[in-house]
Amino acid sequence: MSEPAFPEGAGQRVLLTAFEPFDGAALNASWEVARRFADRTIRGATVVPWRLPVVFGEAIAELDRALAATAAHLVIALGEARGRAAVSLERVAINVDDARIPDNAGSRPIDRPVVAGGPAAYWTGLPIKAIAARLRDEGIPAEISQTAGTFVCNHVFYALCQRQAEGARTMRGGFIHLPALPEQQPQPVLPLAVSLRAVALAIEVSLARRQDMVAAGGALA
Ligand code: PCA
Repeated sequence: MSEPAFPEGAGQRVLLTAFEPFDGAALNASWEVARRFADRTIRGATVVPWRLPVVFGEAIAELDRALAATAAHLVIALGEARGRAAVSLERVAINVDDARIPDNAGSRPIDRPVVAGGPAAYWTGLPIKAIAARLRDEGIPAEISQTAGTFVCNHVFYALCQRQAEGARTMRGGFIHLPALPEQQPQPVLPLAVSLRAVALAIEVSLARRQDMVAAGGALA
């Protein structure tokens, strides 16, 4: 697709965070995708990939370094969700760390708030319904996810939303979980090229829209 004459993202910076491998894996699908956006421009906006450690606390400290270094207008945080078959557009970050497995520093918090005294939850700042619709238009499996889990991904997502809610400057952000890559079989997997396209579309839609669209994305229990 050709760039529009007056791109929505002109002069803006998009921070694209992703994670190092965890739980003994050799790679993390989220970083394999994010690192390929280095030096890319989408709709006039510069994309800056940034790798975060899978460590409670340190991941947020690194997110803060990335936010300070880039002064990003849009932040899309990526993570890998083994076992999920579709690109998962996360709706809500919750204020709890409850680790079923140790993080990469061996820490395993249980029922601890991400931010003591913070609200129970924050909504994403991304137009997730519009992103899901755009992905499905291109035949990419996409879903609205009602939970980003309670491990390091949700931890970073919550901190990002808190910075968005309380920050002095305008920044919008949210979280997307990606399925595993084919070399990580056996799992439900999504080819690298498809995840790359999904993330590029998510950035495009997020730059183009201030408001989300109205479309069903709920789930029955
Ligand atoms: N996925 C984990 C942490 C890092 C990642 O890529 C999660 O979903 O919390």
